[in-house]
Amino acid sequence: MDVKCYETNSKGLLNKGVARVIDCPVKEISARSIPEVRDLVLALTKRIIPGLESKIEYESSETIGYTHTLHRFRAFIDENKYVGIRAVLRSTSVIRLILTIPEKLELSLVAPLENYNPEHELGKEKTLARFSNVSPPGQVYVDIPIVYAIMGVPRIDLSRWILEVNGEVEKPIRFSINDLYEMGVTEVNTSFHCVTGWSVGELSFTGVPTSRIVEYVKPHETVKWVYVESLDGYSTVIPYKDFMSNKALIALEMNGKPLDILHGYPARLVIPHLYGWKSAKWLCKIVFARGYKDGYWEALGYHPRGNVILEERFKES
Ligand SMILES: Nc1nc2c(c(=O)[nH]1)N[C@H]1C(S)=C(S)[C@@H](COP(=O)(O)O)O[C@H]1N2
Ligand SMILES: [Mo]
Repeated sequence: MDVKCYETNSKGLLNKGVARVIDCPVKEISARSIPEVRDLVLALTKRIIPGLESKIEYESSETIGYTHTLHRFRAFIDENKYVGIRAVLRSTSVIRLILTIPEKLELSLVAPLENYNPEHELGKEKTLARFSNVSPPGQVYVDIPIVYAIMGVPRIDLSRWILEVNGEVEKPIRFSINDLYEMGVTEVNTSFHCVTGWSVGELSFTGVPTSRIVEYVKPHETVKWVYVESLDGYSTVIPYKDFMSNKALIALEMNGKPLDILHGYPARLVIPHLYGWKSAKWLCKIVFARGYKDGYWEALGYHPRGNVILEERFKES
């Protein structure tokens, strides 16, 4: 059982006391019960950070859609410091193991570290055409979107709020909220899908099409990724092509009213064909780049693209 790993990173995780994340894809290993998952987690951890396996305790489990399950374990190093261990299962097979290492903790990693190549994850695109009219697999419809704020709800002073757009572009710019309205807004009616398995059928968002922002700043031809940051410290990454999709917006209003603070006031991204975690709330920065960088959830094993119809919940390679 050879294990190779990637070191992922996101500044956002530092706010949570996590300094390093070691993400290890494994060749689908069958585990049909929590004790079986636990045994496997012990065996794999031993090949990544030996000595840790004797400290592993079960924490919790969560289903992610119908297809995936996330089992959380932790290994306490002292009273209040622990290494978090997440086992990602597709059906009854473990497909990755993700270790979160707290700050000020030196551990000896024995598994070889490689580079992560997100381009390997985007190849399924051609199959998309065949699915143009199907409903999203593995989702359950609910009436209203569930509010998430993994890093808390920030306070907003609109007079100081600015959306910075820069990176590998011809014309970087800083927008105030009035500047955004002046760019021209459109309304998009759409459904919204969270990777954990809930969807909302009908929402209306009003805002500036991302394509209009792109026309303005003129990204270089080499740009492949768009990295976005929020005022709460949240971040995520989106393939350039998906960022430009015709329903993608910098939303300022939802259902005819300004976004309320819980839904991302004064501006959030909405990219309806990607899972909700890509739709960053309290948006403050958009960076166009050639290279890939994990955002908050991508650093914890979630997919670089997150297409809903292709059910791209977790990284696969
Ligand atoms: N800044 C920030 N943006 C965020 C999140 C977050 O925790 N912080 N959660 C994401 C997730 S996982 C989802 S599903 C949607 C949920 O949007 P809502 O809170 O408006 O329902 O917001 C996304 N944007
Ligand atoms: Mo989500």
